[in-house]
Amino acid sequence: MAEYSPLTEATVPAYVASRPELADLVDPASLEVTEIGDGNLNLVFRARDGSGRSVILKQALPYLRAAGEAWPLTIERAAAEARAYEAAMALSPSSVPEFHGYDAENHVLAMEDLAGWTVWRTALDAGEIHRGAEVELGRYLARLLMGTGVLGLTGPAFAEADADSANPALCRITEDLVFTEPYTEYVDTTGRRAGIPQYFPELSGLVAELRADRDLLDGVSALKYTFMTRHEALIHGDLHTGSVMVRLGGQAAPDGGPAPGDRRARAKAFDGEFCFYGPIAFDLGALFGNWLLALGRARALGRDEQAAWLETLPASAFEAFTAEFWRLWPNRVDQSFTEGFARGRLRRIEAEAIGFGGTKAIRRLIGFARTTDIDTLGPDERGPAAEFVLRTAARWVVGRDSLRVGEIMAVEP
Ligand code: SR1
Ligand code: MG
Repeated sequence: MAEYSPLTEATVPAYVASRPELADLVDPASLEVTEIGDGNLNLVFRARDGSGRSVILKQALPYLRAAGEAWPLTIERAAAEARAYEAAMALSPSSVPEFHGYDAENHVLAMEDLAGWTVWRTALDAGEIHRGAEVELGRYLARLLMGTGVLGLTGPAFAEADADSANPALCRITEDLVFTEPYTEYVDTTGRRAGIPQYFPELSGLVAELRADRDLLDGVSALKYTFMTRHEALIHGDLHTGSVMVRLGGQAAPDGGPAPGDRRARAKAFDGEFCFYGPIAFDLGALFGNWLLALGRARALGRDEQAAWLETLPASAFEAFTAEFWRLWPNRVDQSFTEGFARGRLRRIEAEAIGFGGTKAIRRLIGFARTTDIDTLGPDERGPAAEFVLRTAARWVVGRDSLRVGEIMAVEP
């Protein structure tokens, strides 16, 4: 293919045939192709051949899929996602789908087909419990921090990697959608939002209250500043529960499926197009905030076992993160960094993750790109559930320096 053009189900077989590394994975002559993308941004194809082998192809569109062509968006974001996969494949390969390479000319990523896995948000919405998934994610984030930050790279290598990973267009989306728009009445002058309301009408009083809360606004400002200025590690950048696949079975059986009797869950992060050098606490916070949304849903539906499990996740993920951090600590490239410094840094990461978690939950209830956790509850349940999440999230932002991760899911809203 000489020029970039969007793939279709009909053109994928010829495309696969044109890329020898893909034609080695699946037989182009017998491909059945289905477009399965359900995210906000891209085309995603599953291509399965006659013998059952399959691969996923993901192609960036030059606009935002969720809003249509009215919202142009750089296709270079596919290169950012390729960087995220390459880093994870080097540092924590079990934490991502196997990456089969990036075609920069056509902005196409090729990766393992995680058939049999479920998007975590979908599983949570259905009331499912995946014990241990958060441990995999906590370890993954510690490996990113220790492998791509200054504890894993020399100063010059770090500076180069940081410069090469700038992702300004996608970061701008986060700055707007996470840190700015929830706190202002959005006026759509571009036609991009197509009349999508920012929040449920029954939340208008609470939204006005939050937007008038000086402590909350100061906290969000501080977190936005941290997001924009702390070039700490090559973070995922959008690690909500829709960017994680889960399945039961910790120990893979020879066929790749769960070993009999093993009920521990596995987790893999995907969709890393927002990746850039930013604060690692932003990724931890994304998980915390999205687990809070899931907790709001679980409580509203009286799912007590799921709610009790969800309450444990932030502390368990952070414990896995710190344990992996200390396991890798002796290998730091610059041994002059002290343990006392590291203890203080971990404490700051904990506080910032709690704050970022609050902003990530709020943005999914006030603003563009809301999620199903609360939005798909019945009309009698969604208002109280949203209020619980919003008030708890605001407490996280304002109280982030004094709260500890083990108490945030039980904090009085
Ligand atoms: C404009 S893109 C909307 C959202 O989708 C992604 O998953 C990110 O969270 C982004 O904010
Ligand atoms: Mg995404």
